[in-house]
Amino acid sequence: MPHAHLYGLAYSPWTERARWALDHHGVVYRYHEHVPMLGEPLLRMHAKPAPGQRATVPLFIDDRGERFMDSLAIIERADRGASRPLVTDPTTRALAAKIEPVLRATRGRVTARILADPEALRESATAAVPAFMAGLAAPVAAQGAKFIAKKHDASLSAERESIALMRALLTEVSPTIDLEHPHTRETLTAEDILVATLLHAVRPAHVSHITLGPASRRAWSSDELAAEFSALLAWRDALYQSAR
Ligand SMILES: N[C@@H](CCC(=O)N[C@@H](CS)C(=O)NCC(=O)O)C(=O)O
Repeated sequence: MPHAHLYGLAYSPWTERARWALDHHGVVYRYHEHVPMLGEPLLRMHAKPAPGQRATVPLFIDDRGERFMDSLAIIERADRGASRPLVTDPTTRALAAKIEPVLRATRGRVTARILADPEALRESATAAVPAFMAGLAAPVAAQGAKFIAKKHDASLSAERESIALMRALLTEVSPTIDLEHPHTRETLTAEDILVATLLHAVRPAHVSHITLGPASRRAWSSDELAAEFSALLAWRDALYQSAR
């Protein structure tokens, strides 16, 4: 029987949404880590985007060869036939639409920080080549980071705006969550997944499948937001314990 495949970037909130939903429903798939820039031809080969369209991860190809290149579409695909789907609320799509510009701004902030930090560049290179070559490959990692910024029109000079956008969104979603009682596997919703993965851009969760070196982790983190939204982060960590 043909296998299902998921192409992703382990540290990316979009990929983690998809993986969480697929794992939650016990969908069996082979996971492939995408390498930005160097992996672009391979990604396009698998994604077969329409002319002029970007190929992005997560990309899920199910066991019948059907392609899904949007994280919410993958969550819905994972829900197919499930007795308790993750997407139950018509507002899920609206929440995802609100999160999208914030994650896009985050991509600019994180990319700019990685470019400015030789250690983070070394760590990015280590993800693609053996560690002993990572020093040599750091310039390639820098090229890769610039490639991603260009491909996704990311602004590399808007750190403050990125933080302000995130603050506004977290202020809006916080009251909608019962911080004291995170959901369990039985009650998990797509909204939980969307907010929990968004928080990777405040402080990445410490989970074994999200491999980030210390410098990359710093690039993703915002100390000021982590202090302001510590209760939300505690909720996220508890949710990972109870439902991931
Ligand atoms: N709306 C899409 C966005 C996916 C997206 O932006 N993916 C980026 C994550 S940084 C990507 O593919 N980056 C790797 C690349 O472009 O090579 C989704 O929800 O899946």
